[in-house]
Amino acid sequence: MAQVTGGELVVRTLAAAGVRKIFGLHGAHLETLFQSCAAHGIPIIDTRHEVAAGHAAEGYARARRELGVALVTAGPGFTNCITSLANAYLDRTPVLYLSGAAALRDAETNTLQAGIDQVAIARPISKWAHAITVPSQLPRLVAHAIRTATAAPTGPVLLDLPMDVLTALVDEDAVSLPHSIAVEVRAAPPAHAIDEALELLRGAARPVLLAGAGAWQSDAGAPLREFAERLGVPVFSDFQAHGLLPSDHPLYGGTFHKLADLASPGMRPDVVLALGVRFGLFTLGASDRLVPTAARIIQVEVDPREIGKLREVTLGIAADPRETLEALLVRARAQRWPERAGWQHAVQEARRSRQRRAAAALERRQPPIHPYQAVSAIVEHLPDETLIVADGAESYHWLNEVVRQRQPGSYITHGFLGAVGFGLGLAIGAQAAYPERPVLCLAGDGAVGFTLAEFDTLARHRLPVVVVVMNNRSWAASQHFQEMIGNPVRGTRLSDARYHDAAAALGCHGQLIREIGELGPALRSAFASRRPACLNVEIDVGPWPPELELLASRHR
Ligand SMILES: Cc1ncc(C[n+]2csc(CCOP(=O)(O)OP(=O)(O)O)c2C)c(N)n1
Repeated sequence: MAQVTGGELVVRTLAAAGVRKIFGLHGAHLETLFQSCAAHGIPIIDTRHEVAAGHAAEGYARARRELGVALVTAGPGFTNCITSLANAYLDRTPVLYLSGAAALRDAETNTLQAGIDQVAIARPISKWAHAITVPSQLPRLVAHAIRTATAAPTGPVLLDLPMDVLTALVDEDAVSLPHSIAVEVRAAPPAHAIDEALELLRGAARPVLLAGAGAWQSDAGAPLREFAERLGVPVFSDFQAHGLLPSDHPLYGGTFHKLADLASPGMRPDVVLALGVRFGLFTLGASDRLVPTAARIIQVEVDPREIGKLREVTLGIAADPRETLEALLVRARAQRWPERAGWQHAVQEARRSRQRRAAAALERRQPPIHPYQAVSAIVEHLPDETLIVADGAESYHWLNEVVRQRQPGSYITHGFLGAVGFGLGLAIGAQAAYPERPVLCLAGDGAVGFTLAEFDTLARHRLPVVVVVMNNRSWAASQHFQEMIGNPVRGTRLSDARYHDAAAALGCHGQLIREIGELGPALRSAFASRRPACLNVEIDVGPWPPELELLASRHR
């Protein structure tokens, strides 16, 4: 009877689940997995730090809306990856983290890379964490982990794999691989809720639809567009749902923060249909600034625990956003809807007036480059279908002012953890998910430093990500916070480091940009070259992005 290793059983199960790429960093504990992945033609994109491997698995999962897999070794490999696990947990990203662990027989022997309870550490920041101790159970439990991660509400899982479980030999005929691993969870809304939601929307004077990450996760783009058009209701989105309605669509109002521009009396939304939205950071907490307290909220969410958690709702629907929109449409198609041209015009006028206010910055002729000039030039010169990963703090706030997209799932940025420094990792995963698509990674100079060695990963794996460093020689969001509360600037300045030279030394194209006129041509040639690049753009640290002004208003 042929025998196979435990590691081989893990990889066979991953292959059966359709896993095509893994992100990881080697350690002896993982050797069987590295060898079996090679034998099965599953590439392991190896990074220079485990946090980047974790973030890359997140980037892959978020771009493709499918499972991402990260492979990290025992002890420090696992601890290095914790920020990614926490990020995926708060964002509900379906990632399977496989961590090596010391052999079971070495328990309590003060052995190498051991002595910490990895499962206990992972448990509060994962949907499920488990150590597999019986080799023959590997296929069943790996399949269980994948189902747990990918069933709504999705989330990360961790499997701890002791070295002797992975190297153990198992009779091939004694174990069977699971046949069906994927399960689809698409809860449908109750019929009465559909009638109530339509009734509320019909009676509204200034209704808005909020499309959250959950709307993207449930692939709600087509029914969202038809529903918005049929009812004539403007749509605002968070970052993951950006592009579900093209940015130039006459009903698109912008990202959630742009709701602040509807502040004057007679302009405030009165009925809000929130689809896959978790109220909190991106809706400015419990504040009234974006979603008025007086507004009646219909919240459609796959996780019932999110409904009414922060904002009182008039109607809560614990269901899948796409299913709900489709059910709404079945009824809405048969009805006549009030004409809303005035309200639509007011929303678009608020958008235009925000752009007019910002446009003064474009007049600047001399360096330093105004950050708004930089992001405007970037957006203007991006190839079609570019997938954007935006890191840093103020950098991405500036980008939010101008970002345009026709395709959903193409704007990957901060989630609830708010960790700066994820950019290169997420971009590795996004580029691996779509090798042919252009990928831009926008980073602050602080953010890019966290995982600078990942330029080597981009070069070795020929991942042609174009990284733009918004170099203001500062942890600008931190520096501006100190200035705002009237404190001296301490510990928040950086140097004018030559990030482009560092990237070049690691095998990428590197270029320093000091004049705004150089940025567009540099971007075009970087994307055309299909080589990874670092454009180090010296920008002015002075101006504050409008979104930061809004967020900062709480501290004043
Ligand atoms: C991992 C992590 N460390 C520290 C912080 C606190 N923090 C929030 S914004 C910020 C500054 C970011 O600076 P940079 O990446 O240069 O972007 P900029 O604001 O200049 O665009 C810091 C340090 C954080 N959010 N995450």
